[in-house]
Amino acid sequence: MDQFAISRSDPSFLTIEQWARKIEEALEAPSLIGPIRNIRDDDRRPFDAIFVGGGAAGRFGSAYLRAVGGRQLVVDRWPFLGGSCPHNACVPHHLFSDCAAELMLARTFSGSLWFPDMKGQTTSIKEVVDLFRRGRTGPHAVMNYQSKEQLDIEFVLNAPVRIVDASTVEVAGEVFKARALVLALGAEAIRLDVPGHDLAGVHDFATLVETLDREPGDTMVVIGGGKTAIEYGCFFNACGRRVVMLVRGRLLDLIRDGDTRAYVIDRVREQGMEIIEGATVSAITGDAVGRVARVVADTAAGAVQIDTDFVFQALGERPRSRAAVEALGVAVDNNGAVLVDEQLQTSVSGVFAVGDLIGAPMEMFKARKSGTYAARAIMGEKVCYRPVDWPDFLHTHYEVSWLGLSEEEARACYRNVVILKMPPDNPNGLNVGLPAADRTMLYAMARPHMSGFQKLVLDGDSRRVLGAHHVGYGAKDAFQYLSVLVRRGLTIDELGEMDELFLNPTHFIQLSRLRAGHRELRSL
Ligand code: FAD
Ligand code: KPC
Repeated sequence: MDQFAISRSDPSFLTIEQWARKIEEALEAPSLIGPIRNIRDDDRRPFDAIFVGGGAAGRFGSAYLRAVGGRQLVVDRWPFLGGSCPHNACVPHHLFSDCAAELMLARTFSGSLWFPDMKGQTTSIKEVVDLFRRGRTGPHAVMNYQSKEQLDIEFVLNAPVRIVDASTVEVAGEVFKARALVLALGAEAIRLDVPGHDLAGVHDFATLVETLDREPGDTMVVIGGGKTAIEYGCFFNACGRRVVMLVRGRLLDLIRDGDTRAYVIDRVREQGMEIIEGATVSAITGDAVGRVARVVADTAAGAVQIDTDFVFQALGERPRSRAAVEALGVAVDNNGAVLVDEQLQTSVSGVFAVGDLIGAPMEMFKARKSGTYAARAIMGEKVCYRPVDWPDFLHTHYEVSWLGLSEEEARACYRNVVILKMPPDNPNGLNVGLPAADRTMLYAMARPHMSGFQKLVLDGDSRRVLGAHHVGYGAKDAFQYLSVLVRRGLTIDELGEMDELFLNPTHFIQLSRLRAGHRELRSL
């Protein structure tokens, strides 16, 4: 049925533009709009499941349960479905990382070709944040439109939920019951617990996009050494700020391949990022009007003090499990993650948990996939949810993707490890423009060492791909599919048989084809 046929027969029909207006009004003043209900009065069936939280996990679980013929309800305190990803997490992160990549290019070529002179120039961080705030409502509106009109999802939005018991919730004064509850309440940023943590100017990923009300000054401090810390730190750096990263352990420990991590960190330092590892923040001090003025940290070399008006904390996230523990007594681990079995069932019968609420890896694939697996389990299917061997990525000024084993891990397990990499090891220091690929061609010609890094790890005996690692642009998509093939036993010969769209961001097909003819595989 087309959109206008639906709208004539359904008085609750809203266009995407109407949804956008309603969501904006509700975000501005939630109580003025009140609960946003889409419940089918013509469906007399009891609910099979109530999804408590309508982020990626709750929305995808709802869609799946509906698709297989069940009846669901999803409830969320926000006026839109889709949750934190489009509101304050992945989507702004990708916007900021796009900006970091664009700005590094502009700064590298400043005053040459068609690039303006950027020397000494800062660019506005607040303008990009404001742009995001204005732009995010469109995707929110699409999520509501798609969920209601195309996926037939029933929901109550813009109202906090209270879990009553293992089959009952209360939302905006209404009580709903279901055969199963699916907890999908997500996670929230872990906040520093030091004096001064609540001063104005101390932010995390969520407050940055909600409350940034002035342009950060020349020096910005980032606390943390994982994905969010480096992603936001690189954005601030690309905007022309001095960025000091205070890392309790080692920066980017999660990049397990040594060459890849070294390449990434060299490039980050080259952009002027200051990294202090082994640093524990002890206090943040403020000025006379309650704004952050200085960060104090202990390091092996003694205390460091950094004057700044902006602190970004990225200490990881804690599952939002407290309400479920209090109401239902679900078992959690030391980090607050709700414990589930492979059916996604918690310690309480009939109560399931999905997404960030069940702990690491806190990634979109897991939120969406675990939601759908819980739906399948509730509808009687025997499922086995076990997130292992997923591809992963992060952004610096580059996109960094990896899957499978690092070279070091492979050497620990296999006697005949073969490596294909670009650029090749280069004892004479010749600075060559390879890898050359889409989005890195200017670097390849003018700043060759900035054109990226790639490595394929193989078992020379079985000829199977064990791991892949990439720094550059545009490879993330390939890694999603490559990871499935690697799990199925992809060999160098099969990879070399594929048809590359030259100049491809990962040169793995090209390098594999060059080496595939060798009976005795050798590194390249
Ligand atoms: P959420 O989307 O957080 O959903 C939980 C929902 O519960 C929310 O909608 C919330 O409003 C609702 N809720 C909470 N309390 C209540 C209540 N009392 N009553 C009613 N509703 C309630 N992953 C990737 O794969 N790629 C990325 O690039 C990426 N970037 C990220 C960047 C950042 C900065 C962060 C922090 C995370 C990023 N992630 C990324 C992780 C990804 O955002 C999460 O894994 C995913 O959004 C989790 O989905 P979820 O449904 O479990 O939780
Ligand atoms: C652009 C985009 O898909 C981000 S919003 C995703 C929310 S959801 O589809 O519910 O996972």
